Amino acid sequence: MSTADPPSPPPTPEDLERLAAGLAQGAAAVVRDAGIEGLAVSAKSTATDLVTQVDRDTERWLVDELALRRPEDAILGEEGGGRTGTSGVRWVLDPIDGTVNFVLGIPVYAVSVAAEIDGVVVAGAVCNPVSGELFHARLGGGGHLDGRRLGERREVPLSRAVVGTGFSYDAEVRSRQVAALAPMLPRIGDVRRLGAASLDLCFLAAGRLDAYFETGLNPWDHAAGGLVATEAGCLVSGLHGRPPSERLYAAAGPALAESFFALLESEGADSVRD
Ligand code: LIP
Repeated sequence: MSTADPPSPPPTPEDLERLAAGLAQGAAAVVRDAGIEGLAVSAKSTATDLVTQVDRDTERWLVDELALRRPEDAILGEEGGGRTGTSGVRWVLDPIDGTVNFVLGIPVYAVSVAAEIDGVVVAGAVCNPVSGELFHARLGGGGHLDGRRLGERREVPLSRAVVGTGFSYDAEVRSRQVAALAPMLPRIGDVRRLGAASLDLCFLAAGRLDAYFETGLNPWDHAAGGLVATEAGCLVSGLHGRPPSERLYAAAGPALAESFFALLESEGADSVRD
């Protein structure tokens, strides 16, 4: 009588980081090879919320790769590529984070791949197809850019901080976001609206931004970049002691976090969608 194969051992965070990095780089090549000539573009939640055939094809590539390499894992993909799993591992995929930038040819967009074990992100990778930069991290293993450990950052007062943010695809929410941002602007150094949350968070990790906040993010926007940022020593949180969420996702280096989160709280940055 044949004996069933012993169950394969659970993957380590190192295994998942290595796989996330390979998947992000492979998907970035799919995006790069697709180009934007004759691109089919359609709208999703609003006229400004774009999706292209390249988004869909790239997610399909990721889903197919995972079906081969990790067939028992669950998947959550921005463009609907999802499945349940039995392993406790779930992959969270954004095939092109920053689709509007991709369509316009602004070189600030990325493939974002994260792996959760029982709901906790333990590994992630973010790859910019244009620059080739690969940000990656695993829980407890540090945040990296192309293998180089991240963590150094300038220490500036809030009045000099360059803060990344983003705005909703919903015009009414955008008007409230601007109303909350306006009184903050004279109290920080400057603002950057780069258009891809995953790269905002990785740029924070790399010291290219001093802080970041945004409302309305989906798990695929921040899963990988948020891990890179925390593993690079940044604090990631919601406001009033809440965890980061769609209500508000905020992050800063440790020296700036207290004053930055206090500013966000004073201007009600987490209530623009109420
Ligand atoms: C984008 C985010 C960005 C946000 C945009 C959009 P998408 O993701 O990364 O930070 O401000 O509204 O949600 O839609 O390009 O995958």
